[in-house]
Amino acid sequence: MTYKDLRAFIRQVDDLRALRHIAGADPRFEIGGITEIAAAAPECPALLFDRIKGFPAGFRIFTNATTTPQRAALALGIDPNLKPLDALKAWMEKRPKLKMQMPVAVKDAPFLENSTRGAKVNLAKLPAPYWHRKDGGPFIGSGSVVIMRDPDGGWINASIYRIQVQDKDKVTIQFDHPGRHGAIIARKYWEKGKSCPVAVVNGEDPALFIAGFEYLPDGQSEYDFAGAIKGGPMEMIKGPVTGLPLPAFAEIILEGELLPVSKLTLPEGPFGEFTGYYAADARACPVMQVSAIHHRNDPILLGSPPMKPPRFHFGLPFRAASIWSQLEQSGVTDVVGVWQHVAQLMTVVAIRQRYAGHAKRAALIAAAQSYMGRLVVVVDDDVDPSNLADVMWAVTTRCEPSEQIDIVRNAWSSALDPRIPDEDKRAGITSHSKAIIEAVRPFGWKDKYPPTSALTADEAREIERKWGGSIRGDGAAKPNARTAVKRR
Ligand SMILES: Cc1cc2nc3c(=O)[nH]c(=O)nc-3n(C[C@H](O)[C@H](O)[C@H](O)COP(=O)(O)O)c2cc1C
Ligand SMILES: [Mn+2]
Repeated sequence: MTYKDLRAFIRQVDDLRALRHIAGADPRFEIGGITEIAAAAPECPALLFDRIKGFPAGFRIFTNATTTPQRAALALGIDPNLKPLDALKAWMEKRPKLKMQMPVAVKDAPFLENSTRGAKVNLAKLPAPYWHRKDGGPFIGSGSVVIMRDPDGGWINASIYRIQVQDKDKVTIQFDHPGRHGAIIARKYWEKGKSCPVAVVNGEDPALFIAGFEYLPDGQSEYDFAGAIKGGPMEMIKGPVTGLPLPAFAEIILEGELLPVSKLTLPEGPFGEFTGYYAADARACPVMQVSAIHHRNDPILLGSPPMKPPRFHFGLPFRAASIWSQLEQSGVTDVVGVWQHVAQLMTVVAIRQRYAGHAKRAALIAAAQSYMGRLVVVVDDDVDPSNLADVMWAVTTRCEPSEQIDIVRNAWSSALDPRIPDEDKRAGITSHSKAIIEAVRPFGWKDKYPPTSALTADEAREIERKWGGSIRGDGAAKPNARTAVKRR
């Protein structure tokens, strides 16, 4: 088992010396601002905020949890010392072999130590940041997981949808589109004239945070997937109000019901998006009537605000790993790596070219699967796709634009795309075009291409092994030391 709960994960982050404690920050814009600046710092530390302005000491917020490749690997139970591309490859190989773990019931949960119900419910007691300047309100749920039970199959959906605090006992839950499992499930209750029982888990462990972001099929619970990541079942207790299974070691839980939209909606947003823009003005949104708040002593809210790229919730681009396995499943051989930059908005595929058209074949599949990505780049196998400088070196020295750039029109994007005009979005048009850049040596004369002066990967590894200590200035050369961990 990787870690029991968020607290155990935070201790592991501290052991990696990647945790910073911040006291006295204001939940109005400061916690968001500090998180944004830290996320762009070279080491991108995780942050634990305490003594939050206006709240008793002990009420904490944890941000930048999994924003580096190292901490994303740690959360997945993968060796955090692996190089980023090797860590992503390990995840690509591990994911299809995961054994789903059904949760098990336990008798007690620390979050039941502090419970308020009914008229006493007051969300103002919990710190909910205003993350970005133009946000429409405080968001308690930026990385929180919404729990619902499908009334037909009885299975539990547990996914991330943002949660805005609207009143002392009301929050809104925002679905990006009607295909979200949460939206589908809620509608089933509403169509029968009922409210949908719902719980919001704040301060979940990072396995559930990652599971809540995964595209899982209908009927497959993110709880089982989180258990699979952890290598052991999640421990659950029945919510006293909703009867929904709730992670016993979560930090803060809201229970209540999502009211039929025919009964009540409230304006929600705007909210800064992962593109680095606001996507829309305030819009009508389903309302959760909160009838109970439970929290552990000295609770920790997991915050994961979307921020201007390259900042992103996950330091390993999980969706690049899916594209990587889809390429392999489609029979595209010799893929040596796939990565996404600019918060998933740019996909890079590295291949060992075998035949004319190989690069384009890979690119077209990657383009088809690149959600919102306008740029798809293919590079040769001597280029590290996770290193943007290396990729741009290949683009500028191997791609003749008049021959090696194609445009694919009317392709997959979303209403969050800032470059799609509002009139189009209102008419339901949310597609864009994608540029495919073949930054590879032209296949016909690749063996006559000017040789590069750079070290090969093997040569670089050998120099690093022998001279790395001297280069870093942390001691004499250690010829027998393992290659040191690189932070990026
Ligand atoms: C930090 C974070 C915030 C997210 N916020 C939202 C959101 O507000 N609304 C939404 O529909 N999806 C949001 N998503 C994406 C969904 O969680 C994701 O697509 C998930 O797979 C949907 O699960 P489902 O298939 O069970 O509906 C967010 C993802 C992350 C990582
Ligand atoms: Mn789901």
